[in-house]
Amino acid sequence: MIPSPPSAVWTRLALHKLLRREFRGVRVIVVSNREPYIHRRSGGGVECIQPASGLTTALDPILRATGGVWIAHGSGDADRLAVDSRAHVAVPPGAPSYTLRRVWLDKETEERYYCGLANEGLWPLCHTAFHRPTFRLADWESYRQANRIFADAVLEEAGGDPALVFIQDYHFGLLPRLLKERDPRLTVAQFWHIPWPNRETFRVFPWKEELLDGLLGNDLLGFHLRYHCSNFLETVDRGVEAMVDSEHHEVWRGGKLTRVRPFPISIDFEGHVQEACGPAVKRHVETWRRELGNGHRFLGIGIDRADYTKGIPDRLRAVDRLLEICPEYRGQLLFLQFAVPSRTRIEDYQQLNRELAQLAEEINTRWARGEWRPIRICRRHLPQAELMALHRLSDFCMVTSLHDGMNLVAKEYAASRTDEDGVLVLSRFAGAARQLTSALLVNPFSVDEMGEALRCALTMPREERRCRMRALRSAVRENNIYTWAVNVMSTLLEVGQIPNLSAGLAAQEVAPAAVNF
Ligand code: ADQ
Repeated sequence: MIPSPPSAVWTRLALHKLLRREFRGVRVIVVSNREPYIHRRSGGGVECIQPASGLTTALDPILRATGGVWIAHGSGDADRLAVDSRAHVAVPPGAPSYTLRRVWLDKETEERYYCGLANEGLWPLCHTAFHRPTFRLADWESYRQANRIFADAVLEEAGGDPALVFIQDYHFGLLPRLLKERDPRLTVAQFWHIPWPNRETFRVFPWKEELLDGLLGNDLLGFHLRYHCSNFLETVDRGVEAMVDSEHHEVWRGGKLTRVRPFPISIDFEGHVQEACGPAVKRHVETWRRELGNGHRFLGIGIDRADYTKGIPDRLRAVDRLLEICPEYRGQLLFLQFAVPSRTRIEDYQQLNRELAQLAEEINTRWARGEWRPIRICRRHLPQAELMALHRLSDFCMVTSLHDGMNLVAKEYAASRTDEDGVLVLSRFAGAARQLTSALLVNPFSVDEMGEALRCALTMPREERRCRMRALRSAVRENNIYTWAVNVMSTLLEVGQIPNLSAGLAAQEVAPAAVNF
């Protein structure tokens, strides 16, 4: 049962207090591929940076409150210099409250497990975005190997005591079973940040039984949406020997129960709002205004990793279509697309970057007027404050993923718009569309429909924009990242086998999750 927030919504502090009370004495171990803090060489010394990541926002408070261990791949070029003989470093720097345990992978294992199996195999398979997944036996063997290396690290950190292990994402499909086989007293949960495809799609995965068996080592398996949970349950039903209870979202396999639940992830809404109203963002608004110049009347933005699932080429084609059907925007609209290079060792990603440059060039050539060009592509990774400034400056934001587990950009856009203005054009196939129903929802495969949505966004009366934005903002406020963390952790209290957990949560006043996914 999910507890009610002590005030209107869950906050970082309320989550902290809850965890301090309910998880006292419990060893909490988080596992993810990416680390929350990276040490890298800079000038003559070493600097510690915190990569911008929704994951860190969500998990950092859990670890701070429980003083646990976060196990992750040490990927920074100075990571080895910062750790002790057990590969431990206390974090956050300056005010240490938990331990980061780094795991070392050799270059080939990392390349095959991470770039190969995870990003060329599971990523396209789960997104069903018409990119053929690549499956290589050598990648799968490295994936197994990497999962075994992480299992050793977890067991070492648990030290034979009961512990709660919270695994992140599709890089670790085999880890839950490996852990349970070696220590059944561990409570193991996993959150799968990407969609789970339907069973027909999943059938092509060559090692499906082993992967499903691995995932069924979990006590709790979380997806963003109920839809992904149902897909997973159907896949299990057809894929391995197990008893599936679709009504209660549970699977029994070999006498062991796995609960499968939706936990829609989110952002730190209040923290985001505070920063968006702060002086740094104001300064960036002015800088960006100058940088963009005044050769346009309307500004649209897109902010993504350059990933083929994000639907960026069709988004640019939609801008092209708008200019075709509405001549009044020629010379008036600037569309600024951030496409930060990502996974560039993979050919499909290199190809996407070439396609984006070429497409922008074609569209700009078609509509050029004097100095004005309709599309600008920027490859830079920006600090949050600059992104917020762009959110606030723009007339609309396009999030048109072909398929997306959730999509945090959509939520960040709404949170930044404290002026209750701006229009969000959002793909129906992003998980966020289930909560953000007041956005202009579009089919990202239809350039015509998106072109129309842009026309609608640019002509929408102020009152309608306000109404829609207000609804978007309250959806994100009520379902913030702390709600996500509380829901996961309190479900774990129900499924866990951790001794000494008080029945405190169950005794509290309870409320159903705010939105049914
Ligand atoms: P991602 O596919 O990485 O995450 P998303 O949820 O959109 O996608 O998060 C991207 C993050 O990167 C956002 O916080 C965004 O602000 C940031 N970002 C993008 N471009 C940037 C830039 N130029 N500069 C700085 N920051 C930038 C996966 C799943 C998603 C799911 C998340 C969380 O694919 O569906 O929402 O995990 O579970």
